Amino acid sequence: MVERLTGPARTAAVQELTGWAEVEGRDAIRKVYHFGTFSEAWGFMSRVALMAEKMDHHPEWFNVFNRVEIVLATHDVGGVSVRDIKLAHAIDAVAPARDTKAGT
Ligand code: H2B
Repeated sequence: MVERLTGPARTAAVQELTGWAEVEGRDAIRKVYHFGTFSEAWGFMSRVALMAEKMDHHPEWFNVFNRVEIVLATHDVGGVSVRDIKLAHAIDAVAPARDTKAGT
């Protein structure tokens, strides 16, 4: 069983990620990815889905055309845990470069 990430460990873990931010009014993290086409967005979602299933940790997500919004939280603990941080890093590893460079 994992624990909810809080305090300085939580802040540091989120800061080490690129483009992930705290969700307002809910204990979760969020990022939006952009693609050239729907096909690229769907390919990305397929890769993420397979990774998520292997990790037994699943994203909440929303897709319109070339945009994919992902929210991560650990329902078992009612907030963000190390499982979300690990999945966020794994997602960024298969994301387009434009969404993994700081400040873009
Ligand atoms: N995904 C997410 N995002 N949060 C969870 O708490 C969670 C999950 N729990 N995927 C997993 C599955 C749990 O239901 C199974 C039984 O391990």
